[in-house]
Amino acid sequence: MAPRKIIIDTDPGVDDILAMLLAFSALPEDLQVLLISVTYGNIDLENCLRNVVSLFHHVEKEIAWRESVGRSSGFETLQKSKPVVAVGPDRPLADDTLMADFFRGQDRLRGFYSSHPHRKPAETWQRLLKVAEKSSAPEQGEIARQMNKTASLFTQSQKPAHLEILKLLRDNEPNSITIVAIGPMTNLALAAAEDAETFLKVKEIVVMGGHIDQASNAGYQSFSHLQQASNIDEPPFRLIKQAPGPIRDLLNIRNQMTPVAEFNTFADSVAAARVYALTSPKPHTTMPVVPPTPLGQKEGAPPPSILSSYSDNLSKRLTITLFPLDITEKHVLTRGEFEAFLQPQLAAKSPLAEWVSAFMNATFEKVESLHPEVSRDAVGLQLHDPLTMWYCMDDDNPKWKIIEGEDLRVETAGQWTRGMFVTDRGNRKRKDNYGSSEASGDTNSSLTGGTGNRLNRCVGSPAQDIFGQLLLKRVFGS
Ligand SMILES: [Ca+2]
Repeated sequence: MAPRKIIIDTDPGVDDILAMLLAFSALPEDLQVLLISVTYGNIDLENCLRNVVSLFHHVEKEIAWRESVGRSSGFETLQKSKPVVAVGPDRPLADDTLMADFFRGQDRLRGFYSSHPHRKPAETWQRLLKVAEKSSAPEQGEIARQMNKTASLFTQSQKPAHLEILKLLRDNEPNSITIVAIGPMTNLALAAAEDAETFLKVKEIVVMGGHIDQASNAGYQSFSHLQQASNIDEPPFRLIKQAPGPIRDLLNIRNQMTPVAEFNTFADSVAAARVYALTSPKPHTTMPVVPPTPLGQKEGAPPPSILSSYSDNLSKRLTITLFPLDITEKHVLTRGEFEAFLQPQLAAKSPLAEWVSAFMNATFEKVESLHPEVSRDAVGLQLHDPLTMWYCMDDDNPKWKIIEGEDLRVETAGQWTRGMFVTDRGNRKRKDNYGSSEASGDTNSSLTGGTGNRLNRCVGSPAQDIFGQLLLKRVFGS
């Protein structure tokens, strides 16, 4: 059987890196990573890109080390075919700065890179290299060497990430590529806006996003101990309603940005809503609300292309499987498990184990400082992104529990609810043969036929209690 082909759309922080290591550890006959499309996220775009380069650098060192000590090198899928790494925008579609472009009447999709010279992918790469070359820190020197190498394990793309996504979807058989979306969905929304029909050639999009059943009620926990934890960096964009402080810190470490929204969806709610709308029989019914006509422009003047609707006659609906916090946060790697597993690897001087240990230890320390009720070995890291990746590698396992075709919608305009998933919990029947005058937004027609999204949602996994172990075994060998 041909390998599964995937695109990883990511904002590489700790659990993204673990997810990518899991993918890279697959066999080439099982999985081929075509593209890593990088987006901004909890950290800024340039640091996200630096993390990807650093990941490849450490994988390369690990392969050389394993060969030198007579172990099997692993990472065969990377050695067989190099992924492309492409850079996306550095801020959300929903960000106020971009809205300002709309109000100045620019065409945002085409103007996106040209009107912001520092955001061109080539310049982001160059700036990353320049900073690395100038720095005296040894790890920066490694980044510079890795970027200057022709024989590295990845190819640098000078194209915007969303165009690379579309190119791959054009060049491959329809329904042969899965996109794993483990960051804010800006790249995907840009690709869908540029060419929806090509975008619909994707087989499936598997998304880490949202919080559905367990209202993320931050009020259940005591905040007093969080006073000392105000050193968590602010994201580089201003979409955060929650003022800096203990509540924000707590939400941040839970991958949540407000009491009702998970980070990826909140960070670009407009992008998420636009991509999810493509699962609807009538996409216009769940598109984000269009901003008012700018001052000085004629009423009814066409909005920039990025904000325009999809055609009414799309050839198919998008298949999306959602991995919300409800399921991902049940998959935890504890510090005790991690240290016990890594100890022999560290004793043998595995370079990858040393690197992963460094950032995992820092993460466990941060979690511990925010949660005084747990300490030492019991401190855990939730494996949101790795679980989402695991599904792409193992989706024919019958033990995954997936609810199909749910009408889940993303709030894009709420003062307190932006990024929240909204679903009708009234158990009312959908009126499939009723009316055709449905409108987007909160109207009485929300249950008429064809309105709303159709998302699949994961509610159970084959490996809840053992996933942390499974991940480590895959990456480091048993
Ligand atoms: Ca992520």
